[in-house]
Amino acid sequence: MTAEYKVVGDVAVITLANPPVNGLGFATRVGITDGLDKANADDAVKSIVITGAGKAFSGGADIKEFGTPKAAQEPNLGSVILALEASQKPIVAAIHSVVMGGGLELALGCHYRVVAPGTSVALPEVKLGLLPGAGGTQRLPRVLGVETALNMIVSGEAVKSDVLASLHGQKLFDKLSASAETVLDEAIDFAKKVAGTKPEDLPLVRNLPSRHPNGEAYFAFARNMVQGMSKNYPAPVKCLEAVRASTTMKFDAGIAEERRLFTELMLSPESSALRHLFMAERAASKVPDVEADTPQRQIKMVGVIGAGTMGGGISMNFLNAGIPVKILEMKQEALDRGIATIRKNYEAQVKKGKLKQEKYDERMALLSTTLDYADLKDADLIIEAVFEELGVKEKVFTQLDEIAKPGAILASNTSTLDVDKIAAFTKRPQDVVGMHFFSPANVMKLLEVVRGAKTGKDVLATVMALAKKIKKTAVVSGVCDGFIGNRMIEQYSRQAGFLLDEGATPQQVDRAVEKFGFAMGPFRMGDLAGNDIGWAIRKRRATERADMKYSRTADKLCELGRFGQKTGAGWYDYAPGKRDAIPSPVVLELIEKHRKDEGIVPRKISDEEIVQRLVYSLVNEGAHILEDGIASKSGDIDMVYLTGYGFPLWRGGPMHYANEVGLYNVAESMKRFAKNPRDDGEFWKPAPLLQKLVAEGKKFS
Ligand code: T1G
Repeated sequence: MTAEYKVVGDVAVITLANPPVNGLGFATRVGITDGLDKANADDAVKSIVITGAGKAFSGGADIKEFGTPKAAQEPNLGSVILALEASQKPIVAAIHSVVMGGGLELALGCHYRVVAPGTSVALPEVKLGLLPGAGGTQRLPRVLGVETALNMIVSGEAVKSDVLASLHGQKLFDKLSASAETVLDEAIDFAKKVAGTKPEDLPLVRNLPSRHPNGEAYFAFARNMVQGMSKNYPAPVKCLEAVRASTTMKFDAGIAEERRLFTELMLSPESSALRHLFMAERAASKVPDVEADTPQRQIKMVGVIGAGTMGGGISMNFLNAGIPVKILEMKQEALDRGIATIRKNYEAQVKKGKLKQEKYDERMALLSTTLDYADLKDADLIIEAVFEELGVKEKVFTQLDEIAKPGAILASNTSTLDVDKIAAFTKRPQDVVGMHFFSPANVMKLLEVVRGAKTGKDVLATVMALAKKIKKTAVVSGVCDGFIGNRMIEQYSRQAGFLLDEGATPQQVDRAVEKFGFAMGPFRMGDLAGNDIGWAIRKRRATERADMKYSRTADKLCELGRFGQKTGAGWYDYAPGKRDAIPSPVVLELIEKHRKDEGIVPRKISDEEIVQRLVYSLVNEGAHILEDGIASKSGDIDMVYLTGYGFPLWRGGPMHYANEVGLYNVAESMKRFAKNPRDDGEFWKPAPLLQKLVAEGKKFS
């Protein structure tokens, strides 16, 4: 069992002990009910305290148990809470650090609650596509009032205990302890004081009223607001309906309504995706062959080479985390330009009220510049963000090898070049790693950490921990052309081009995938990022990868200088100074002429085929990436696509989405695409891993 029981004087203390955050898994729930039975059976015990060991009171139901029989196995969380309310002896919750989800619901089943200041209080289930399913939607309004409870449940955001304890008329907390260290003793004292209270006089949250003076109007208004904000997510509106039920139904009927809505959400694909996302994000930081206790190097000062868009954005990540940065450039005006851009970015945040002036000053005080490599000799990590050409990288790393101190980590921000070749420019390949940031580097959460053949395990452990510190979602990639994200988007872009050859228009393709949920379709994205980037990569590939065929439309577009927004025209036309993509007759004519040149008779292509060919191209390449060991788990690939390429969160990423569709169905679609006379007959052969999983009736794990 993962709950401890001891008696202190005449107070029984039940301590949740299920690290890391006292998730209310089956064993913990049994531990609580066993403790209650013991306490209620022991005449020497007059009252009971429940608390949590370690860094949380409780982080809620055990997410790792979801989808397994244990999650609902009696005593389920609802039953445990009923047992608390049925106790003949007073129960006091001693709450500290974190009380979330089912953990808060558990506390709401107690008669009294003593909380430490600074405790994070939340019902975050909505972030998992769920709603509080153990009475939270019925009890929280009864102790905080409908509006405060609704805001907390629909947002899922944590509120500090001090703030809630100060709310007028709140009945969530009976006492704010002096500190987290004293909360247990103070709760035991509180329990002693209430010992002997007659069972019928023990306060139960369920007996408090939940009402709103203008209920109908308020909920109608709130529903419109919530509906507007949560287009693709069913949970927020259902949260509202459950809270509304607390004001229109008797308690037990409200609980039944909450259970009905919760079950609907638990079965929803959106919740499956968001729960997958929660676990995949945390799993990504674990590198299978790098032990959790691998020693890390101290990163006290970071050097950044290059003050361009990437170098500036990269620098800001470290400044934001309070880590000093020294930027090196070749010329003073490049440095000045880079610093000015960093200043402009911060000033914009200050103006929007997103950053306090003193924080801005603090960060700028951590920033220094130099034109001399020797000034980087004390840096613990040096990241280069120079021109994407191997010769330039060679010059930089040769110099770094000369001046960097022993043990300094040397990182390249390259997005496609071979990190092993870069490492070989130095005598310390074990200290070399790729840190591929995504533009804008101070905004995009994704960081591909590219592991060279010789990259040291401690270097990996250090960079993965540092990524967390600078609030990045880091995913480890092996060395290959394009790592994980760009290697997959290559196939996605190829399919987009072929779809134009075969009969689709850029706006039809974009609209279809944007309806599926992508933030931006491939052609609008090309116009935004610059079509010349793909053009350069295709030219480089023409020599290296002659097998990789593309539609010629993209090249023909670039030959007209139509690089996208930056040239005022790309796949779409743009009014001067505007970003609205206007379908372009010039482009349609180019595509039609291209089809004639190629002897292609255009056909009508359905949106479904467009979405399947684009999304499944990601899935098939993702399967190859897993086969090649470039990514260690399919959840990592999902994290790359969700945080770096605008894949819809509520679909959980390409690999999770394929699991939901069914790998058999995905493979069958691929076989149909392979029959397409325009296909090279190679790409659409389902990857061996995919075929194996289909044959075994399994999923991407
Ligand atoms: N269940 C199981 N494991 C959990 C967990 C949970 N609820 N919360 C965190 N973990 C694991 C996490 O996977 C990681 O594991 C480790 O703890 C540290 O997490 C019926 C149905 C609590 C604020 O949504 O918000 O109750 O990777 O890196 O930054 O109504 O974790 O080390 O193996 O995030 O200090 C509702 C989710 C559940 C809370 C701690 N509760 N957790 O943050 O650490 S549904 C939540 C968090 C529910 C009931 C419903 C945070 C945290 P590993 P971490 P952290």
